Amino acid sequence: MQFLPCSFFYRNGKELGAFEYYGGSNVTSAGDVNGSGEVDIIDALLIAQYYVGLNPANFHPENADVNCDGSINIIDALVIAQYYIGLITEFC
Ligand SMILES: [Ca+2]
Ligand SMILES: [Ca+2]
Repeated sequence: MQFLPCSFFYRNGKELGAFEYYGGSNVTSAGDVNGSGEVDIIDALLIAQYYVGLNPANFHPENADVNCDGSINIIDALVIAQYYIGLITEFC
C-alpha cells in the first residue's frame, strides 16, 4: 500500500477541521471517516492508518466500523475498498 503525502489532503490550502467546517450532524455517514461527504479510497486509507496507530487527522471513528462487528480494523478498510470499486453497494 502506498501512503499519500499530507498535502494530498489539504490541496486547497485550507485545513478542513471537520467539526468546524462541516459542523453538526451532517458530518456522519457510514464509511466517510474523514467527513469529506463521500466514501472513497481515502477513507479506506485512513482506516488503515488508524488501525496501525497513526491517528490520522479529521478521523471520525463513529463512521469507521462499516461491517458492524464492533471494532475498527483492517477489515473495515477492505470493506470500504470493495465499496469504492463497486463490489458492494452498501454497508451493514
Ligand atoms: Ca470520505
Ligand atoms: Ca469493523
